[in-house]
Amino acid sequence: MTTSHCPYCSLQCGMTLTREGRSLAVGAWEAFPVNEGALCRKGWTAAGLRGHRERLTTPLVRDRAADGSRGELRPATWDEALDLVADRLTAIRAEDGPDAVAVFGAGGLTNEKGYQLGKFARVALGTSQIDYNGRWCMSSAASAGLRALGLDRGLPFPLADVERADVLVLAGSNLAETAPPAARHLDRLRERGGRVVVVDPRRTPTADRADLHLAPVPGTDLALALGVLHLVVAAGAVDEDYVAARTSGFDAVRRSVTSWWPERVERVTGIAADEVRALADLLISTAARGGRVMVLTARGVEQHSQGSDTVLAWINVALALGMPGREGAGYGCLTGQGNGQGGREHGQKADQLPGYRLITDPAARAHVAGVWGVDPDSLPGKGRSAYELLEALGTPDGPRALLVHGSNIVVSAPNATHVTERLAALDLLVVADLVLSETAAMADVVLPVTQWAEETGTMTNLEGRVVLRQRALTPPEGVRTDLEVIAGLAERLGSPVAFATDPEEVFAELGRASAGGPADYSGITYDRIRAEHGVFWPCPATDPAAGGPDGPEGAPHPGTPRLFADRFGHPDGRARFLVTEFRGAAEQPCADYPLHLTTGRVLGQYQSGAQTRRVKELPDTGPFVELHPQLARRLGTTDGELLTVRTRRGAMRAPARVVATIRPDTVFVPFHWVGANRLTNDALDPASRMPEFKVCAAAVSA
Ligand SMILES: Nc1nc2c(c(=O)[nH]1)N[C@H]1C(S)=C(S)[C@@H](COP(=O)(O)OP(=O)(O)OC[C@H]3O[C@@H](n4cnc5c(=O)[nH]c(N)nc54)[C@H](O)[C@@H]3O)O[C@H]1N2
Ligand SMILES: Nc1nc2c(c(=O)[nH]1)N[C@H]1C(S)=C(S)[C@@H](COP(=O)(O)OP(=O)(O)OC[C@H]3O[C@@H](n4cnc5c(=O)[nH]c(N)nc54)[C@H](O)[C@@H]3O)O[C@H]1N2
Ligand code: SF4
Ligand SMILES: [Mo]
Repeated sequence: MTTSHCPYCSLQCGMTLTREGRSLAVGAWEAFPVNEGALCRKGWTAAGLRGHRERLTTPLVRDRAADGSRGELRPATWDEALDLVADRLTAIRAEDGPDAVAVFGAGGLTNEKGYQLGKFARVALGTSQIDYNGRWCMSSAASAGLRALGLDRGLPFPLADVERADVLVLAGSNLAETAPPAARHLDRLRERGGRVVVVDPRRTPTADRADLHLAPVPGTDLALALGVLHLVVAAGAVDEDYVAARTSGFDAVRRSVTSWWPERVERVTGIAADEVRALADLLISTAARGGRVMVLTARGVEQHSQGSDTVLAWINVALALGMPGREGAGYGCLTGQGNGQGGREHGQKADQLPGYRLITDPAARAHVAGVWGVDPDSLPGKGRSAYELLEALGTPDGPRALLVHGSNIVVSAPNATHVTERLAALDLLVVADLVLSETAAMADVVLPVTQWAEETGTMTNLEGRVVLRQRALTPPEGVRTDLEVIAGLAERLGSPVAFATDPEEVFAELGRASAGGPADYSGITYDRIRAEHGVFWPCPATDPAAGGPDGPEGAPHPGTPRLFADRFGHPDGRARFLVTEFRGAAEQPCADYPLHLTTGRVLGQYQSGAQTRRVKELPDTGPFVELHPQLARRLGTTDGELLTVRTRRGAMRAPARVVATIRPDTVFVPFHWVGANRLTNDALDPASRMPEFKVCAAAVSA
């Protein structure tokens, strides 16, 4: 029996893995505090890909004829596949320079893989062109957290703190379906007499657990947050002492909300003015009696062209009430992918070096180059963000080759038809995956890799807790780990430095590279993680508080479960109030496209579905169009009938699912199957470069 963590979401639920003959049994690991033995159905069935007939166990190569036409994928040896990739990359680099080769990583990869991929891009390929799917996940919250609080860690406190709040506002989170074991904290909070508020255009299973559910028109949440702050200010409920002692910039924000009275909020959001007042009253009365208010955001408010502004506006509310830094209160973002947090700390993001350092910072470049054993001047600068990178593929100025590790772009990218055309325009597409995903099926070279239970590595969960997934099984013959793939390619490309393949060795190097940076992992070891149920970053090697300014030799740092108690991440220790102005969604309904389309998740499927659609115990319903009975009547359709959904970018057909729980002016399509993203808008948030997955204008017909 081995303890490990689930292969899917950011809760990284602890589980036990036991070999039973040729199969693997998932069991409860009661002692792991984040989930206390509970798993959702995806976790219980996670071993379903083990021994699956669609599991890739040999590299695949596609030959191209002299006229450029593409043949079928055929099996190849590892040497043939890796030699081919290295030869083509070398030729492309020689012709068009290092930026002609691009890398796309993922927030599902372990810290070790994400770190190694970032180093591989900068050192072995010398390219600036690397980004990852986390850009589509938490980047708006990351950008807002950095600007307002000076540090970006999804939750700046342990998840269990949630149940200590007196009022919890969940803005755009459906955690009952997207992190089910976390929903127990909502129940406990309410048993204690606390209140839960859910803001979501749909009455989700999460909203069913709420005391107050507000259903905005998709894309209008910023107006709600501005309206709430307006009422807090008008009621004289601002914690002036806290604002004076711990923040800066409030006066401008105070002025900016003067015209956001509840009736105006109602006109913009469709939420009744009385409901806006009810929410504000709850926050004001709670704060007035010294109670704790917590605001958590997720993709529902973040995946918008103004997502980072909406997060800033909610942070402003939390700061005005004096909450961030208090236990059981404050602001947090519920991260999404298994390693959504660690994935953005170690250098697979276009502007980043390990330790959450900026690639544009000369001191950061010098430190990291020192650990890598290369000249700082040899490191490239900042590259394109995920969507901008994909859009540039195969264009005269853009990359001609792309390596993908851990993302099924064809299904999950916005405006997917356009993105698929860009992938098809590449000279070389290389995909490392466990299965032939829709993206791998387009590749010139497919590299079969190990899956979670077959390899060891660390993940950083939504709380900033670094946990260890341990190998429980021997991988099938023929597959390699991502670390081995990276090392094999680096060697063939003539990398100036070698790449380690042992995860523990890579983790130790990552620790050194992160030392002194905001996300400092240098005091974390595999042994400590095993002994302590995970370690929270920042965790420098030694603890200055343990005696003397530098700490006694060897006194370990305890890790940091809670941030911001005394100071925020900015150099002056103060949080920043930042002014935001409501613009609204990039695409508004019109005569031709009169409805709002939003997209998201269902409990039984994960992301692009590449893994979970292949697990036979999970419900593979195919896509559907959720709509209100009033809209169904107007369209003359009934439950189960095929509908066509059209937007300016594309169309899809799927059966109607008629539910009274959605706004009558909005339809919802899950994105786990091909289709939803043919519809979605690629408008980007100017600060985070997050695409507007959560709202566009659509037409529906029977
Ligand atoms: N079952 C399951 N769980 C998952 C995943 C999965 O694929 N499947 N993926 C993981 C990942 S990577 C992520 S990022 C998280 C995402 O976790 P969540 O953010 O909870 O999931 P979503 O379904 O994307 O969006 C949440 C809610 O936003 C609502 N919403 C849509 N538009 C708006 C809007 O304009 N305003 C507001 N306020 N709400 C809106 C939707 O109706 C939806 O109920 O889930 C993680 N967990
Ligand atoms: N319309 C719409 N689109 C969305 C969203 C939305 O809400 N609405 N949400 C966005 C969000 S938040 C996210 S996070 C993205 C996610 O979407 P994707 O980036 O497509 O993520 P996954 O479906 O998890 O893809 C992971 C792929 O990598 C493979 N894989 C798994 N583990 C490994 C590994 O260790 N190594 C390698 N090499 N491969 C591995 C899997 O088999 C799978 O093919 O989708 C985004 N797209
Ligand atoms: S909640 Fe997330 S981590 Fe936990 S079992 Fe489900 S998918 Fe896995
Ligand atoms: Mo995500």
